[in-house]
Amino acid sequence: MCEIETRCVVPPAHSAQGVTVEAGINIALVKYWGKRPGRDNLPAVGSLSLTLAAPGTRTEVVFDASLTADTFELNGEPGAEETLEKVGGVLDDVRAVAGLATRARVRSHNSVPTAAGLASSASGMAALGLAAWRAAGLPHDPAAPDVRLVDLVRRGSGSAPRSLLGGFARIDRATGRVHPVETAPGFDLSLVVALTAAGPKDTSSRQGMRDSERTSPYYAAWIDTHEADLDAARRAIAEGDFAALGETMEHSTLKMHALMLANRPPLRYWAPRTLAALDALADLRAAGRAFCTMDAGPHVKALCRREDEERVAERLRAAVGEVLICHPGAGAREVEGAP
Ligand code: 2P0
Repeated sequence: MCEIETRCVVPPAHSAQGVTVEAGINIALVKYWGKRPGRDNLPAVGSLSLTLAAPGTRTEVVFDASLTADTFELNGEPGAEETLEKVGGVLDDVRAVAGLATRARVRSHNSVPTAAGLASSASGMAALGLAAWRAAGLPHDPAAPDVRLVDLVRRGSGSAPRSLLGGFARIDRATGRVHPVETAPGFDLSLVVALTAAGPKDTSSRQGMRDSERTSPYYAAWIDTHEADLDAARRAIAEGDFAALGETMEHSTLKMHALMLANRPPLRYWAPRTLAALDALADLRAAGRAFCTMDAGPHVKALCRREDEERVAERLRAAVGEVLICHPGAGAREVEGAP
């Protein structure tokens, strides 16, 4: 069978309930922060991330001719109005591609603490976009998602295209498209996530980015120096150079947080336990064994080699309490059963 055939003949996993897709969260090693003008949510910088096996989002989409409006349920509860609007936007985009008018029933389950800076919007939008795409009968190649699918999940969440792919993935600044990153064989890392605070954040990353673009004096420097970080990270991953990757990741995250601290009004996602977690790993960082990254939230994610994950987790547990040990995972994929 030719390659094209094996990619395209996979039928959608239709069940009586529709199509269910599972997507893992992704953590950016080289961060996305800032947008280009326009409606397509194109990033001002590229980014590079690691998709995790768990936690993530499971979403079922059913196009149902008996519905008069789209419906959305998250973790067993009706979705908030604002979220329903975003979901409707993705469904409209899929309907436009597929030439469908039918409304959809969407049920989603997040194993990620929603909106606390753990990238639930990325896994959520990737799972929703692909489930709707497949429920509409559109073909999917997991290694090279259709550019229209990438564009529509990116409009929902700028980091979501990265969760369509497994392992290391990067978004190209110029096109907003997502690509796999060439990875050294056996380069098997762990991300230990320290949950340092509960509850949703006060400022969305979308708002924080806009404020940085308008008010932070460091925004131009962020843009100017970003490409070099992407190049360094790609090189480190291709060569399996853990220390070089960790240093580049740490530099990108600290630049991003410095940038937003200088917003007007200032934006600080860190909580007291964010610093406690960083301090708990100071000696492992000095020895080049653990490097930390923080996103639009207070949690700390420590990148380490597999053999060090228990030691890193132990330290973080003692400092902050709840810890998740995460491993790289596959991209968004169809699964059997309900969410
Ligand atoms: C990232 N973040 O690269 C960076 C680091 C937050 C900090 O991607 O406005 O919630 O929907 O495009 O997808 C946040 O991304 O933002 C994000 P929108 P989204 O992971």
